[in-house]
Amino acid sequence: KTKAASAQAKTVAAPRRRASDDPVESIKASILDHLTHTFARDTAGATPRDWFLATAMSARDHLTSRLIKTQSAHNDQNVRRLYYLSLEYLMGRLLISSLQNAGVYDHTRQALEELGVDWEALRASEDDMGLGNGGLGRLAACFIDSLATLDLPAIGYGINYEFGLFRQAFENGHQVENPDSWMIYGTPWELMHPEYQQEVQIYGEVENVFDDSGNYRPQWVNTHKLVGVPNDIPVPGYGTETVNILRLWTSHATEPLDLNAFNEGGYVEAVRNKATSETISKVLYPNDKTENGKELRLVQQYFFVACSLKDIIRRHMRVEGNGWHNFADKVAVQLNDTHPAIAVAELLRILIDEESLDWDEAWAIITKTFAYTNHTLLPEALEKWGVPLYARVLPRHLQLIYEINRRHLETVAAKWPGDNEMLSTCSIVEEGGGKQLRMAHLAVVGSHAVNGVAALHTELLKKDLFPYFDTLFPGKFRNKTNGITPRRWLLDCNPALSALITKTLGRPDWPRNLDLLQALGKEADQPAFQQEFMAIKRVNKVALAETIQELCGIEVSPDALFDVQIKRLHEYKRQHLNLLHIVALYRRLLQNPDLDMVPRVFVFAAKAAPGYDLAKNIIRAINVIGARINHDERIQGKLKVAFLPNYRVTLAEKIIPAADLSEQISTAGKEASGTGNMKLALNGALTIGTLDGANVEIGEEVGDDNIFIFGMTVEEVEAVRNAGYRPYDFYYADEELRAVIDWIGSDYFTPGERHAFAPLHHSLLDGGDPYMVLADFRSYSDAHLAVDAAYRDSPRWAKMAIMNTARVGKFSSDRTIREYAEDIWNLPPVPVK
Ligand code: NBG
Repeated sequence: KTKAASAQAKTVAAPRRRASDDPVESIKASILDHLTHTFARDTAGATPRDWFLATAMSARDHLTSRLIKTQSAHNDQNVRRLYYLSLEYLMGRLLISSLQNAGVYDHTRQALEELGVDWEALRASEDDMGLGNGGLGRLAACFIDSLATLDLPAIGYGINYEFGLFRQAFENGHQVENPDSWMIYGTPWELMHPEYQQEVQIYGEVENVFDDSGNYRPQWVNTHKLVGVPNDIPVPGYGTETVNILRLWTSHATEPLDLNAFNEGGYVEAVRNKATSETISKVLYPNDKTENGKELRLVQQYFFVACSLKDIIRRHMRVEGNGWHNFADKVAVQLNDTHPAIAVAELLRILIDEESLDWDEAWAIITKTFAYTNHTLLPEALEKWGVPLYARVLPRHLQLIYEINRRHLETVAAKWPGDNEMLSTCSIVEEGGGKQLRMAHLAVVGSHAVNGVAALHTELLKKDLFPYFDTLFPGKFRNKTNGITPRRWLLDCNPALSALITKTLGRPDWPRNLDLLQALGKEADQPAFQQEFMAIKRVNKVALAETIQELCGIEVSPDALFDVQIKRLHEYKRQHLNLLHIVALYRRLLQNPDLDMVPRVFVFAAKAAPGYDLAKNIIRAINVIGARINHDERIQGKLKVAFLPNYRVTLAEKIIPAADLSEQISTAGKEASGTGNMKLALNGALTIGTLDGANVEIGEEVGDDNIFIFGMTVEEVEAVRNAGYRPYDFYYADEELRAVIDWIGSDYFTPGERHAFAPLHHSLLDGGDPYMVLADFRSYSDAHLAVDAAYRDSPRWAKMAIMNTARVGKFSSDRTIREYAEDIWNLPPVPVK
């Protein structure tokens, strides 16, 4: 029962909403109105979820009128727009950010309090919108927040997955995956627009037809039809009137039922056909940085791209009539990784086959329209599609891609005459052992700008991934260092620190101008400010300690150093390096129970791709070894290990404000940017990290004294690899490391179960240790000694933490989006009156 239920045991039928001058009264009336008239509940029987829904609808009312105003402002002025194409949006919960961005958060909190509603229970009843895997999907969510905040006319396009990223549980330390049926009972944020549905085609074959003048006019025939219905989510900016749209497609069958089958008595078959079409938007693929070449994934990509392009064209032509001449002046399309890269061929197909433009005209429009962001250098993440699959699913597109490639290779040949090696390196089609299409090459060739996501990443992109393309297309490659929205990742998730910042700066507008935080640097030496800052950290740690107790049944002390690694589980991110260090500390403590060390709580949260066995073995190892450590009384609680299940945006919002230390320990050259590193630093956690991705730039901003850098640089990694890396050299040279690895390889932690961590053990030694965990171990362990020393000196630590918050304004996604808008999209803001 909610507090409201007990407070107002008597049933109250809400009056129809009446206008009130008092904003709190009018929000109260609106919530009660929705409770009664939208959800048919009375206050006595309302559950926290009912209250959530009524509050969300009341928030939505504020947004929809502004959404309409925004869209008509954009339409009336016929402005240039950005369309962001992304297969993933990791939005999390939307209630608090919607209320904050609509400017009604405080009033709504007060209204609910006066209604006697339990706020915590209410907000806990919102499911995360988990339509993404990790950094890439969360970046898209931060970007659409910044686009709206900066008054940039933009629409995000994606898929309305019925099942988001799986829910993770642990059984005996093993990860188990459960479906994420987040919208099973509907979601209050989506507005369905059947009137904007799009029909697209797929499969079929190409008929070679010649027109009267003998021109080749191929026909794509016998296709299968799909319908995409848009679901719109309002995306309000913070401190502005702009409300943009996130438009997510749901797939439907074209005909509700196949009437022929129905007439022949095949009713069930007819319904099944409908069900097949509807599987397209059923489920998000849970792979982070690996593509498994599955047909349904390709169908998802094409479905969402084809629907989005048709919608973009519809919107343009609505104003411009037959306006291909200025299409590229009004339309900018950003490809979030290669997942939507088929858009290049799809727009070409439309322009040539349907609109009869000639190739050069069509190609000019395409390359002016598209830009592409690369998010990784890992070879296993680079999308390639087998030609036979493509021939079956998208036969006409395959032809067009071949023609794009033929012309592209002419340019290559002109630049490097007679160099066949160069031709095969630059080709969009990979020959040998079954032909494949390289989607990254298609995206580079079809775009006017290609960007990496951190300075180091962009350098490596030019040097290693696309070396000849940078020569072929000078100036096409640029850097856009990632950012995070300070609204969700400070204002909303850390209200106490936000209040302190507002008070200290004497102004509340820092969430729109994060560079203002610089001024906190002046307070970093002040004992009173240090105390306030660290007192907030402690309160956040107490709250996280409660969550750890609740979710893991582990008791931890808020006085310990909270050492946090939260991100997808991946070998390159090296959670196993962290584990080796934990085991080393454990061993040191057993050897010397009086060892003087700052007590530590190691916090992990991570999902592994369901098919990634080694990653799952690492999860199990952390869980099982952690449990042993947690229960060992000999070490007097100096070490605790908590692996929080089901990492997602909502859990991140709880962990990040409570972190002291942020683990960013990827092998140099492997993490394109990282964005968790930015969120943690912004909330006053110090980074222990390698010179990788955006860590490099975080180090530049906060200064060497306020970060713990360790390990090999990209150059050193390369040199060691070229010299022939042998993990056994490090194993034999370092006695402690050897003991730790032997221990993990033994059955000590899993009595009765042999070789439980054999996959992990093997990968570190005989498997060749591909991510050089052993090579970086000693330097990592030394860096942790420096952390320990710094933490003992509380004023010093406080100062360092404050400096982190003060100096990471650069990593606001507003800065990132401004750079995209100026340098890639050429997109001016459009204020909404
Ligand atoms: C990820 C990188 C991260 C980066 C995010 C956002 C992919 C393919 N890449 O380092 O690994 O922060 O993208 O750019 O998911």
